[in-house]
Amino acid sequence: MTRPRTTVVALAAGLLAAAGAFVVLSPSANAAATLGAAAAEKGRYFGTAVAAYKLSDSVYSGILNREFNSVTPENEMKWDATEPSQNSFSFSSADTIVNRAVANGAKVRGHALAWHSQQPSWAQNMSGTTLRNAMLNHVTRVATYYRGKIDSWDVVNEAFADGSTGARRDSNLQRTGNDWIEAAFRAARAADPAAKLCYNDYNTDGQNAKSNAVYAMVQDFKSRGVPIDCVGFQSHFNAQSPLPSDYQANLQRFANLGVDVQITELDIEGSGTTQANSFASVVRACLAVTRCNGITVWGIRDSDSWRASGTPLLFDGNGNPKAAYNSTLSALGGGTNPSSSPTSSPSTSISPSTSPSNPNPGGSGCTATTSVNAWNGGFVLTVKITAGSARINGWTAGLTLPSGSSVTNTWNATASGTSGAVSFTNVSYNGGVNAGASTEFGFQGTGSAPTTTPTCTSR
Ligand code: 9MR
Repeated sequence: MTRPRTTVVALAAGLLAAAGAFVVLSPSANAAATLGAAAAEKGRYFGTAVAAYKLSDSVYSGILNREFNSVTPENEMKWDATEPSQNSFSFSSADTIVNRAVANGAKVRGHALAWHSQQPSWAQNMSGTTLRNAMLNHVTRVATYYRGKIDSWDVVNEAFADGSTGARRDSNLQRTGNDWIEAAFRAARAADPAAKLCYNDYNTDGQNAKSNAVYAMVQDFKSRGVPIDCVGFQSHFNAQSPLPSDYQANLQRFANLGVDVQITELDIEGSGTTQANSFASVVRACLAVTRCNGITVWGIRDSDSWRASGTPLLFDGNGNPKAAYNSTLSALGGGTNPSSSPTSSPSTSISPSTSPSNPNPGGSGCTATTSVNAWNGGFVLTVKITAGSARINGWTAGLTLPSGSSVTNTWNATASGTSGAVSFTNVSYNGGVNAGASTEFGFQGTGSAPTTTPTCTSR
């Protein structure tokens, strides 16, 4: 995945300083060459929907690695995929995407916890309290499983009707009572307090009856303290549903309610300059709204799109960047893509493993604190590493698991083993921690959670 250019510049500066060189780095001489790097320079992410079964396609994964620093599983986290029979959870396809993203320092948008569509057949046949409880159990279990790995969750997807009524969409979930949406948000907050919780919908990209209804719901949630952090605007555009002229104004009015806004499923049918200009307009709108966190396109190549015949994406079927790619990169403030080949890497990249010599050997220490979420037979331990009075450049946290307990899954760190005394060492993107600052990692385990405070060793 792409990394913020600041990291590359810092590393390059460190290497040059170590070699005794004196240089002035000019930002304009080094415009970001990828979507992710250019967005990062603007404090935003640039993401794509990912299909797990395509990751073995080297053209697909080559573009993914090079260009994007956020991913959304396209179908793998939906209710039918994650809970195919009641209370029996299946995370392997989603894990393929999530673990790869976490290892590469990319954000993950979780999509979607509660939705009228793509429900497993057992849920489709439920109603009333039974369905409400099944939905809340689903939200809790899935959000708990991915706790610590998700930047933003689409907690509820597409719950409003199209057209001029401003009403809720009729569905089995809606028929459990109008409060089903807030109940889902409260359950998601309890399960993963660190993830941003979003409401996500389409045909809400401009001001209209549907977006007005979502706006009123967000306003109501904020006034009553229902946990909501963000609103997703899917942004599926074509001739029948074009990019609205008040797109930016609509994003801004939601942001003014005190929520972040995200462009979550962008695709624009068309070709050539017209399409390129529309993509650039979307980017400019996001950059103009301080609380717009980032943009996700709904697939990589045109051939990956759910509506491939409309050629609505940034890369053609062979993986070559289109005019829309160039206009998007340029609107983000990036430079020309150095690669016309879909699989090669940017020549300017510096591997994070070639880190500069440690200016502070031995560091000045770090401390580790934990928070635990345990249930009968398992737990998630979140560990916060805090640097002491000087910056550290790497850390290892050690703890001993109770007998019979084992680590099943670790994020934002590498574990030395699964049972007994286990050390957790930083990964490439979170070893450097400034004086007094913190970073977090976590792991899931079976058995009972450790109760002792981990040791922390810095480098
Ligand atoms: O792109 C997804 C496609 O592969 C699925 O078949 C489809 C099934 O509902 O869902 C598509 O993604 C949708 C997303 O989950 C919600 N917003 C609309 C997207 C495009 O249909």
